[in-house]
Amino acid sequence: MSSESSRRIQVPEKLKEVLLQFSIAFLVEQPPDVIDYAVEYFSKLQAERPSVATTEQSTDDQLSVNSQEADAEPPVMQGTRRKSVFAEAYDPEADDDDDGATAVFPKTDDQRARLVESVKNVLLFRSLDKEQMNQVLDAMFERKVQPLDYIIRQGDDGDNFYVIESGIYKVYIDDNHINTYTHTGLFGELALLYNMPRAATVQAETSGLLWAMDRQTFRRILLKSAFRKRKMYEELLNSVPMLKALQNYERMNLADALVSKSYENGERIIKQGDAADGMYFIEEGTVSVRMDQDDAEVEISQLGKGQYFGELALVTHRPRAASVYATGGIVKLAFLDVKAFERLLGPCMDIMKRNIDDYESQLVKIFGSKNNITDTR
Ligand code: 1OR
Ligand code: 1OR
Repeated sequence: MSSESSRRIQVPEKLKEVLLQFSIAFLVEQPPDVIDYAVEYFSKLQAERPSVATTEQSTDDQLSVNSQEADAEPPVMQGTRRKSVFAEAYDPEADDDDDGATAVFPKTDDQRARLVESVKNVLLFRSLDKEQMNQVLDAMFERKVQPLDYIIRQGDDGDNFYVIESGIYKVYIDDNHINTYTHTGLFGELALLYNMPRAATVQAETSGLLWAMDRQTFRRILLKSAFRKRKMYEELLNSVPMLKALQNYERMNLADALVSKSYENGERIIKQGDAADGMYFIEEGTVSVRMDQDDAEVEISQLGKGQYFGELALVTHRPRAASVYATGGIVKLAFLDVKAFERLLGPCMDIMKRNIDDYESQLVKIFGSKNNITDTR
């Protein structure tokens, strides 16, 4: 990457790594003061590091901080954070970017069909009604991409937002590779949502096809609903301990994926033995978890705000291990379907598995025997 010209000052890999991590954390958290944030950040880093500092970093090539390699993650300043990306000061309700009709790009049947297919899994579009969805489809236009094309450059003003139909795209922050999209996903939403410069550079690795939407249209149709939804789930998602394993950026994507559901007192939410289609986070109220035992149901647990359930069957690929009922009034839940679960909760898998081990020891305590809730066969 560097040192072709020999007499340059060598920048130690460790320094690069630390500064990169810090920069990313800073960009994502958007705190109001750099110095205060840096003091907190590095104090926390120091407190959390293992007693022997690792001074050497032998693999000195490219640094990857992909979310999947979660131990390279910067400490997230949960407790002390002043402002999250969610809590951006910008007020979309006061937005007056609206200057008339939305652009319409005519499409052939084939194009329209491909576009519909590409946007199927776009979580950001989940909060749109049918009419808004049609406006979005009309307003998107095709962009062909060649290998090595820069689609977005870090620091630029945001122009378009992109949905991927095909192609591989690499994301870099300060020349460090942090993410890769392969034939699916979207990017370029951050600068448009939060009115800030591009947080990263996106470069095509292969040829490909993108569907673009201009800033104006994005803001007119998507901004309010997407922003509202992210805001609505911010508190919930920050209150679920397990989700601290996610980066802010990943938590925001999770907010896009959630669907609110309400249940009346006594209503069954999950039935033991059923196939599983998703999991739930509790926004408000309490639920009772009950297991069949000798023709009766025995309550094994009660869960409240900030807790989750329904993950077990998704992790083990088995039927529901218990039934779950709404108790004590209206229960408000945020539902995450199994596809989004698999896509978004990878970094939480270890924590979930640890909690599942806990179920097993409780099971022995309550029923005196191991009821086989996790064996895969
Ligand atoms: P943008 O408008 O800022 C660059 O332009 C885009 O890269 C950005 O929107 C996102 O769509 C996309 N952090 C920030 N932006 C990311 C990230 C990311 N991944 C993709 N983009 N990550 C967090 C790094 C700490 C990667 C998370 C896995
Ligand atoms: P699921 O997808 O199997 C039922 O659907 C949910 O109830 C399950 O995921 C868990 O999220 C939740 N054992 C099994 N499932 C439990 C338990 C549990 N508690 C909550 N759930 N135990 C209770 C431990 C306090 C152990 C059994 C006695």
